[in-house]
Amino acid sequence: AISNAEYSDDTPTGSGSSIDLTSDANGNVFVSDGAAALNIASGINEVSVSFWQKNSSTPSTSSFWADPGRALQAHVPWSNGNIYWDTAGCCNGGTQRINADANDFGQDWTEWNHYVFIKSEDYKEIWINGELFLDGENTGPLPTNINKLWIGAGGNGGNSLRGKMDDFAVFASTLDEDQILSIYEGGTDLYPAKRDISALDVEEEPPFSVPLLIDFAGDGANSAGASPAPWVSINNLVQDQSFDLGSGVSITALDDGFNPNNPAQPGEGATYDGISVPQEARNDYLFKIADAAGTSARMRIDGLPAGEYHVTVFEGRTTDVSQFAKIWSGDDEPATQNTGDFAKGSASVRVSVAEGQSLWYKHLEDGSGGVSGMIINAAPEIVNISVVRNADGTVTVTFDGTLQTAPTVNGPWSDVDGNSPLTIPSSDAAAFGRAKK
Ligand SMILES: [Ca+2]
Ligand SMILES: [Ca+2]
Repeated sequence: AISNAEYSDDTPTGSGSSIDLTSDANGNVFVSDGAAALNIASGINEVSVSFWQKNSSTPSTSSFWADPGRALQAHVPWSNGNIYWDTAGCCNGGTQRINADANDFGQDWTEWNHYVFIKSEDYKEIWINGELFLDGENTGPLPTNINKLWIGAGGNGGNSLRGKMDDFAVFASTLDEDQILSIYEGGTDLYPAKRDISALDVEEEPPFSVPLLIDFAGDGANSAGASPAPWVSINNLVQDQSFDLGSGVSITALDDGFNPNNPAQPGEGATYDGISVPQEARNDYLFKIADAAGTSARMRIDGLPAGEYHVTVFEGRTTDVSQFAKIWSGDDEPATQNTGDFAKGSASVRVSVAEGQSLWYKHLEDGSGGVSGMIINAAPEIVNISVVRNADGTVTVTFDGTLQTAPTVNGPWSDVDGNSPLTIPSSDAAAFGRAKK
């Protein structure tokens, strides 16, 4: 099962897919039942683990981990630049672990590098890009009760590689230099024949659909609780850290972070832009952490498909005097606020988002209150209607869809039998008109 990771077409061989674990500290490929196959290697106390890896950064991570008891594990590297190769537990230098500083070996961590970790009875080796990096003696035999394997991560799927991995392979044998070079040079003879893995369903995220419903402040301290699905509740936003909204859309706070607060709650839901907003969303809000009046901080929403959106923001706090913001797409930041005051209520802004553009919200901090939530919905279709008075006293109405008229501005409305442009004689009774699609 694959968790918190995605496929990438960036591969060392230029074909197929790698697994990308860059964005999550808990990304991993977990092998449960199949992990017992590693006991074939344990039975002869001989194993070679081969894979390609490209680190985007090098915090303290593991590239693979078999349980129980850290049967097999490698840090590639740990945050100190050491590569560690652990077997049969940790961290005895005589029985379990070899390690060395790999910073100066010549590989660039951020490029694709090929690694092989070998234990051949008591002798261990680590190879990087077809060259022997380290060898040593560890006398602890491989455990023969292996039942779990995490690829790209440590025990329980944490401390995961921040980077990409490809062609992870385990051999119940000791690869020799020629075999290692063969893999490094792109040979596939040592791999088993390709199997059809289409049946191993990878759960794909559904495509983005409106409305996207965001509850600012979830179930953390100073929050009123998470809103029921399909609302996405955000406990807080850390500056420069993206938050996954699902379906490839994310939100990132820039300039400052946002923290939750929940005084003066309305204690009831409301309807904004035709959407029922639960009280869990209204009863709390996020405020700019440095909340001095006159300061501002942005939120950037990435990954929205191109389209016309109606972006609605709202604030539930019943004692906030005012709240303003700017909402725009791409580089079109307006000079001044364009929401109007949405304290104790809501405001909607129509935004056109082009392919690849970000949607922006800029919080204009006034020292009180904040923003309780955001609704990103499809913009209502623009229906045009115009009227021209002609020289002969008739009027010509040009409209989209169907023209309707009514004796009062509140109706009742009835369809007019005629197509646009429609010329109405001056003898007709005065009426209110509207176009409807
Ligand atoms: Ca909430
Ligand atoms: Ca305010």
